[in-house]
Amino acid sequence: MQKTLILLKPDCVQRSLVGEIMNRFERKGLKIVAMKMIHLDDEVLKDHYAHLADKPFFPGLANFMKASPVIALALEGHSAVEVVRTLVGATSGRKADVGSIRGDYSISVSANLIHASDTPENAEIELKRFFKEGEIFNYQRVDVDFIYADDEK
Ligand code: DAT
Ligand code: MG
Repeated sequence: MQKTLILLKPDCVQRSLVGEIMNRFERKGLKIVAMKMIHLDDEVLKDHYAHLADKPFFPGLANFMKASPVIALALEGHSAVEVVRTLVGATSGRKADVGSIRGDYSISVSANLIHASDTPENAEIELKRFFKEGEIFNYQRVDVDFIYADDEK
């Protein structure tokens, strides 16, 4: 099973969409294995968005991400990185498919509700960025036999 890192961004917290969006992940069959509320600072944002540090929108993005606390989650499941990226949708809420989270709840490029790791390699780096080892839990959900076939578990 694979793990991926999710941030429910300040717009998600401020618009009271945390429960609704968590519900989508849970109903899909993804397992919550870590969760905490944190207020991001410049240091972590410089690391987290290093691939965007040269972009003109970076200062605005950093301010947006610091506007209120966020919720960091680790989700586990078969092919979790790819599955979550599909559920989340394209970066721009205006272009994301209807039915995806961004497609259904966002009409913005930067206020797009969620961060989700884009590759398994980045997921490992990002999980370590936001969670200490003991903060990610190992347990079985009681419905696992009805979420996966035997050869998928
Ligand atoms: P994603 O979040 O879909 O992985 P990304 O990693 O390319 O997208 O960018 C990270 C965040 O930066 C994105 O969620 C919103 C913001 N962003 C990206 N492109 C932007 C742009 N052209 N203008 C404003 N914000 C942008
Ligand atoms: Mg990204």
